[in-house]
Amino acid sequence: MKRLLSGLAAIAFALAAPLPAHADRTPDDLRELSRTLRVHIGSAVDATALAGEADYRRVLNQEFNHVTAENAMKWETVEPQRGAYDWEAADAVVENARRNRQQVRGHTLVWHNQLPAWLIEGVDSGAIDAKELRKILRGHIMTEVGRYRGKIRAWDVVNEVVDDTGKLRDSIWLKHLGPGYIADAFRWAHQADPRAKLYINDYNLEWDAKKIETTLGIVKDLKAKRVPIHGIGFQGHLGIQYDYPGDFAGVMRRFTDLGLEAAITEADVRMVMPATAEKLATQADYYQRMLSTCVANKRCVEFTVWGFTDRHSWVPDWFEGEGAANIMDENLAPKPAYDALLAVRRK
Ligand code: 9MR
Repeated sequence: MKRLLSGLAAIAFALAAPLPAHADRTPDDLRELSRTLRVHIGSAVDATALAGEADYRRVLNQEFNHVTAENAMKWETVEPQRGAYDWEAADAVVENARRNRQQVRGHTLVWHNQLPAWLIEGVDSGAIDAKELRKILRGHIMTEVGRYRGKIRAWDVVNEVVDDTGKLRDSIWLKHLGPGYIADAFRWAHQADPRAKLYINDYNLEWDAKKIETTLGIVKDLKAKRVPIHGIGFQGHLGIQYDYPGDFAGVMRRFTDLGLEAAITEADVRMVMPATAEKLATQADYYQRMLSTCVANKRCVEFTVWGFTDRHSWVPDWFEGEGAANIMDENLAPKPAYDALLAVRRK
């Protein structure tokens, strides 16, 4: 009884007292932020760094509860010679994720880049005809999705299938299989892992009107045909030299209104070098707005950065004179963008 009374007194006190300071204290790290926001927070993983750099591994596993293999699951990596598979890097990413309670985004099944040479040469030379190509694509999807069945939360089934003019991209897939390859890819992936969430993923989809309309059309068409598509992936590759895509939230809403879940799948914010305090502050603001856009939409379930450290980034190799796109510097010290993410709250 005494215990009950003191328990009641404690509750009464708690109700009367002002909110303790820690109720809105800043989360210690991105994992804690992810719990408070109820949004998965992920990073792309560089499989070579994961294997070779202890500090990289430590920070990755400390901060993130979701991961995407940056290159390790791409076709040229997993099947460099026809029929000769190499799952070493992909397995390592998935196994590290399991040990560290991270969910996994599979990236990517159907793309026009990073295809193995044997496939491109076979198609170009005519040695692989359309019928065989379709069989090869089906085999690739069934094999890879099947291998990781139950271990992948979401797959980027088709990646970048709309070009910069808003047309279906003129890839070997469209050229030889026709537009039906998109529906086929989703159906095959679903067959191989019925519980994985299946996404269409693209860049510039945050703002590019033509790409948005075409992609909405694809989604509506797939849904009308009852093709298993579950998610829309916004890559989120931004640069501070461009305006922030001010209507991103509205664009995301148009897709989630169709019943899709959404994810920001490859966020980074590049800048013209050198980095200055002012540029880093702008970058922080862009990152914060991207995460806030996800948090504000009930169907947005994942915010993933395309690498977390400037030590490993695709940006300097692809955009001359640009870099510093990530939330930590080369020594893994948090940049203003990291703190800006930690400050995001659910409204
Ligand atoms: O970050 C990836 C880089 O290491 C590769 O060289 C490049 C090859 O195309 O792909 C990069 O990742 C891309 C991702 O798979 C799809 N969206 C765009 C990403 C940046 O190019």
